[in-house]
Amino acid sequence: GNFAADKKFVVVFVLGGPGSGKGTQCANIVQHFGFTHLSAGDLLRAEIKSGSENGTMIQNMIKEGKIVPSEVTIKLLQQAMLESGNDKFLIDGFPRNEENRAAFEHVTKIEPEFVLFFDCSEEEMEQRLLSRNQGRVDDNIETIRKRFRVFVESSIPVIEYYKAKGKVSKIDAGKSVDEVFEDVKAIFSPYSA
Ligand code: B4P
Repeated sequence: GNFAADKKFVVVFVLGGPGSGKGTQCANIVQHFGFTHLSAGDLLRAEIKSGSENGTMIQNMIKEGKIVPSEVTIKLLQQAMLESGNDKFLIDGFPRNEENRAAFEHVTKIEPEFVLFFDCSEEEMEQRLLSRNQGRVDDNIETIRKRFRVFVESSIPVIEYYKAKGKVSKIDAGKSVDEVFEDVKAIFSPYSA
């Protein structure tokens, strides 16, 4: 069976550096536009909590700011998509590198409608993450700096790939939550529920 064969899934990838506000804005988009929000980070953290055999490996990779192997993340995303019963998805924080991207397209046969890219300075992102203070193992200055490096080296190429296909909508994410959502709304208006 082909995962997406009998259903037309609408997928939007939401990308941006750590702390650029992806999770915050996805919550707004869900309320206004009826998408289901799938956060790769939240799915991985739930997998750690569940005590699965992969949990320790995932925990260590997140603590190091490294990218979890594609097959793990893709399996969690597919499960969540099927369980949701919805057909419109925001996939937040994935794909984080070219290998993630190619594997997702190969396994699911899904191409994103477009990519929402939250553009934000590292100074601003660092401040937000350090004040988030929810006890996440990856919100300390050392891991944050590693995550910035991984974002620039691994995730920017994914954004460039989709930019070359004319699929990237870039948002200035350095503004206030409300101002950013005004720009987001304009982009999602064709998808009104
Ligand atoms: P990211 O996907 O980088 O997301 P995040 O750090 O949670 O930031 P986000 O952009 O969602 O910002 P948020 O709205 O929370 O990280 C997810 C983590 O998951 C990774 O670091 C890693 O640990 C893990 N992960 C995911 N996929 C992985 C993979 N494949 N392999 C390994 N690990 C993986 O906003 C941040 C803060 O700023 C909040 O406190 C918020 O209130 C505030 N904020 C938001 N917008 C604001 C605004 N406009 N102005 C002021 N403050 C704002």
